[in-house]
Amino acid sequence: MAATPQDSRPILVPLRDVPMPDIFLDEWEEVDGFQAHPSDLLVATYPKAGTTWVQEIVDSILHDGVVSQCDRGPMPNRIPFLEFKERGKQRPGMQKLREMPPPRVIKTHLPFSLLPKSFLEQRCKVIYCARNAQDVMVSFFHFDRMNKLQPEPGSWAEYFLKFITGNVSYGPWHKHVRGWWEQRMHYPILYLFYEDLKEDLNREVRKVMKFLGREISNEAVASIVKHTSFESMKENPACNYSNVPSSIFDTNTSVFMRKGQVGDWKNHFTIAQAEVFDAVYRRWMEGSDLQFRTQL
Ligand code: PPS
Repeated sequence: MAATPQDSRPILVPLRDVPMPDIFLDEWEEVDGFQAHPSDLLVATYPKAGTTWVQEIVDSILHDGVVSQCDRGPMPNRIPFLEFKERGKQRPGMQKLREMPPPRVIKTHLPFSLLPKSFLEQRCKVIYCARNAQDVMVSFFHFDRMNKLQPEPGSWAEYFLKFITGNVSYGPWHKHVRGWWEQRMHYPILYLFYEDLKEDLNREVRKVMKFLGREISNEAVASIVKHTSFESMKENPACNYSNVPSSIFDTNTSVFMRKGQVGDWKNHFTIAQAEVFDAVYRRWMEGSDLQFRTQL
């Protein structure tokens, strides 16, 4: 069999029924066997649900609102991405985690079913952030267009079909958001919504502070809110991924901090797609009390 060229895009391969980029799966036992410390905090999300936003909020809170301390390095150096891997390279997140003394903050997109068991055994706190499926789909489409470490998305019409059939990295959106929602009763999980962050960031920052057991002055909370606004983060090289080489993120196609809105899906979905999506969505969410807002 011909060797895979170093710069070819990944393909999806199932890992216990969850489609994953093949490059992430090399030496998976390293991820599966990861030893969490009870003081570790996990930021877990389906891709494009507001991960980076929550990471920056958490990092600001853990530095008591002294937001200049969040400029100490790009996001993946401050909050390593557990399962991320490039072809033929070591896992950078895993390498960083080995060097970082706990308490650590760790990013993952893994569904609950694939989470390394030690996070649960150690009863690590988890902040899960969910975003409505339609806006996730649009954000993921643009991300996959520009990110060479994701499978080719194809046209919007093609991507729409891939997304509603769960044929995207990390599998179907509904299994992810429902899986974590159901577990919040059993583990220390704070379940946030992107739409709530957009609606009232001050309120949501305070929710995270409470969950982390942190008290911060009103002034410092105000500076966190300012620091983590879309406008600030878009211009901030420590969290806008502008340092990623163009061989990976083709920023002529799209950018990481793209629009940051609730309801952008309306600019993409045709009427026919909206109808198909509604029918699929009803099946996806049957029997669940988990609800999303698709506009504010
Ligand atoms: S990733 O690659 O999965 O980690 O991406 P993730 O960080 O989860 O999601 C990226 C989307 O979140 C938006 N974003 C924000 N929106 C509002 N306010 C703030 N501060 C913010 N930070 C990131 C980002 O723009 C992506 O959404 P879209 O819709 O593509 O703009």
